[in-house]
Amino acid sequence: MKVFSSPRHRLHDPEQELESSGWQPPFEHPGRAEAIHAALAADADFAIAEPAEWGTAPIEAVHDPGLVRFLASAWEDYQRDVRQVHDVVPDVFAMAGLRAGMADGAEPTSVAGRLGWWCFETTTPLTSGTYDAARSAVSVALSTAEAVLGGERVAYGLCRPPGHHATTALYGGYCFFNNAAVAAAHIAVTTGSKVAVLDVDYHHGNGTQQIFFSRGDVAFVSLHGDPARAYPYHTGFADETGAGRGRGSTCNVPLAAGTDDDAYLRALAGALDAVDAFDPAVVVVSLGVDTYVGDPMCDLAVTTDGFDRCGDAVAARGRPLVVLQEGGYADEALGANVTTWLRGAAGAAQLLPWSRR
Ligand code: SP5
Ligand code: ZN
Repeated sequence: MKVFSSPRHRLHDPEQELESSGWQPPFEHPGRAEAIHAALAADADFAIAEPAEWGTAPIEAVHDPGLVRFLASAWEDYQRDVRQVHDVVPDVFAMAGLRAGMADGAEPTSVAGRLGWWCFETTTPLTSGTYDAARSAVSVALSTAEAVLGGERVAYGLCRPPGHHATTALYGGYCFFNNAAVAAAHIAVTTGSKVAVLDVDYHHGNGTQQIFFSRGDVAFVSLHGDPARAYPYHTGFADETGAGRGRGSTCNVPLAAGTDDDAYLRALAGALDAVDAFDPAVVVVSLGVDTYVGDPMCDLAVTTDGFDRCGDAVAARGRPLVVLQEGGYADEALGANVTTWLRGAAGAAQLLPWSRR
């Protein structure tokens, strides 16, 4: 299987994150991608390459150019204008209620103001190399998409930082640019075919949902911890189904705490039925393995063997797969969980009729 990965991910190296009302060691750190890379590199069935260099145009096809501009210089602006610090985090968020009853605000001119304009939460610090790392993750996603458009039945992009929480104009949830959304939009626009994003990360892919909510060409189907208890808390409920041209093309399946392999696979079958109903030419998989029973942040109970069954179930539907890394925080199990999912997918893809290859 073709795999794309960039060493530039290491340039995003937070020292801490403000989570659960305390400064914690970052859950999302370079060792995650290093662990996955090591497992793939040790396995002759995976061929790892670096991505091509892609410009900002595919990013600005789904994101506000102002977000790109901000992320390109925010860390340095903060060092110059506020103070010199490793991890840069907002103080004041541009919540709609601050200007209730007034005209909409405009992007502030100060970096302190701009941080709260473009960021929605506190767990996602900017470090000196964050922008370069985030750009590399998008390049990984686009090169993986190109491999599938070139005829691969399934290819994997080791995206880091992840992407699915980033909306059109907001970063957060460890995500800066929405790698999966950039890839899905690129495929949809360059081929004229329908695309589905299947998001199996533990957390609702609020960013991907928002980007495509009113579009008819890209469906969003997600299984995740019920936002009644789980981050990001404000989206991912079953009654969010799309709007306008996207009406009916968003599907959310909230899951109970403790969901095990059998229950997860039943829910996944329902989600795959929703994908099939949309009949996309390509499926972009937002692969988070934070559904793992041993994940330190999450509360589902999928096992490593369960990931094999999940990859198999997704690939058995017969559509080409662009598999992109999102979350997963059980560092010691990441390599096995990701390679097992991919092996499950490759095994099923092997059995597909030629017409689908
Ligand atoms: C890509 C991805 O998986 N992003 C997840 C971001 C979640 N970050 C903060 C989660 C806060 C939830 N706190 C739960 C405490 C359990 N010990
Ligand atoms: Zn997650």
